[in-house]
Amino acid sequence: MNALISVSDKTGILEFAQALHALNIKLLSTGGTAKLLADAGLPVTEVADHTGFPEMLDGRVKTLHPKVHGGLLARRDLPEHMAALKTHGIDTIDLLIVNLYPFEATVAKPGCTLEDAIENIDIGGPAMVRSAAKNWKDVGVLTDSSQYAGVLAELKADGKLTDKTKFALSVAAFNRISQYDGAISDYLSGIQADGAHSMFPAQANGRFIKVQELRYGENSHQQAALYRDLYPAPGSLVTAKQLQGKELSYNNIADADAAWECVKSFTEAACVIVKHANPCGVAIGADALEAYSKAFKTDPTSAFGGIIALNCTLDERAAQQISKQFVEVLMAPAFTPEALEVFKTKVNVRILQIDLPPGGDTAWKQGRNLMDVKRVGSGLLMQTADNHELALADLKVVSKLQPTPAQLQDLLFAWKVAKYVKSNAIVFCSGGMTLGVGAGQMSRIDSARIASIKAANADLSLQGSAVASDAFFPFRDGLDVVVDAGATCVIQPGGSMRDQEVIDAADEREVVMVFSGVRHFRH
Ligand code: 93A
Repeated sequence: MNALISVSDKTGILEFAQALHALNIKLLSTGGTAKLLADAGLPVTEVADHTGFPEMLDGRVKTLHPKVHGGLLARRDLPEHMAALKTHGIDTIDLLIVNLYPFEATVAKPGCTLEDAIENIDIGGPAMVRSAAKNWKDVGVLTDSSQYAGVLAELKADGKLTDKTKFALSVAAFNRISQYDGAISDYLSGIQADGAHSMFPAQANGRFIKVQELRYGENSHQQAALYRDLYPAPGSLVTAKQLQGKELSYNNIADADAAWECVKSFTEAACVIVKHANPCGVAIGADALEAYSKAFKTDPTSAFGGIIALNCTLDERAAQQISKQFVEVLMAPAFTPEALEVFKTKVNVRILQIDLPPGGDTAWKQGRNLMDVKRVGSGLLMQTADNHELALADLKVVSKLQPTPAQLQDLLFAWKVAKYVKSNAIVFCSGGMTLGVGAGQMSRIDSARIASIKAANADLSLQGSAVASDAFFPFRDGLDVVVDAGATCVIQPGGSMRDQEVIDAADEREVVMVFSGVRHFRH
């Protein structure tokens, strides 16, 4: 049996080659790999000696030779193929061990030039991998050092690989090539016309990498896995480091993402508690403790078993307070050692450290998704993500009554939260905290009623509160419900046929009404 070894990442290769040699497998290898093996005393033939053709063009042409590809591609079951090998003096190659020039790692380095990137596009490696993977019945192809042990065990036991193993190796090889070509295509797609290149293309061509398989999906009879973008935005959930706790579930990840996206939209210290993809408490404060305590007050009942995200360092005092409630996932950009100590005994609590995005002029630097994707029957709905942020100057006061500066702050806060609440969303707020959240109802008026019921359940008064509605009030009845509940200022997009009727109602009820001019449906 002949094995060709050509690896850039030389992890574990010497031990593997030694084991192959011990099994009487002949070793063929390219320059750098051959030297490593020969230096360790292994008998190895350089591919250049095997083909009779020297490596040339700075190594760009090493293995692109019929003696290599013929040896990989010949079907052992076809006499014509075997006769052709004989005619041309070609030996079969039965095992191929290749890992590619480190293109992904090269372009991930800051300051990588186009020239560096191009030189790290492997040509001969993928060509051999494809040849071997196509001819999987006759050739075992290894593209990752994690495969060495399993293959070795099988060779030791049976002297050959089973069809099942060879097929699995072939599939893994094609997956690797597809991922590699995807990285090259994404990188080059990001090069701008003026020659400047951004490491991160505007469109990642929808390529995803599997992070981990999950125990199950939304329900236990569903299977699931987490995938991430090839180049995840800094500060996004998939960049999280889990510091302790049970494995994250599918629902944990979905809820954690909702909480994290919301909390990182605040510049002040903020806390967001999420249940079933909706915030059930959001607040800003002087520090983590204040933000958390206020957020918890919104809806202590729903906060039980919640997903909690903070955008500031979690210190011991806040940790002590949070540890009094049942928490599924706790996220923050940083934790003091004392805060982590508090949760040491609560081994099930999943603690995630996530860096905040660096911030800057692009959505990517702000840690935002560029695209939003939703699965529909045999298709995808794609849209640019809802990254709209409302500034004070965008607000249009439409009521006779003018808002106070404090009311404007409350309105902007309520609007920010409403963006992260499933439609129809009604959010009552005051003093930098939510007082009642009505989410996901088919009728806006029901969301309004639910939000005020929730405030009452938590013993919170809505008198003098600000309220946000994620979409316009189609009739005055929704407005009447929130004003009856105690709201004195209202923010909504405007744009209804009956805007005038709703504005007149605001004036009649002597409340402030401002239009945001944008809608934040979230389904
Ligand atoms: O420059 S290449 O695209 N041309 C080739 O013919 C070729 N053959 C193998 N790169 C080629 N390789 C790659 O060289 C392999 O994929 C592997 O990553 C690397 C191993 O080189 P060395 O053994 O000299 O360290």
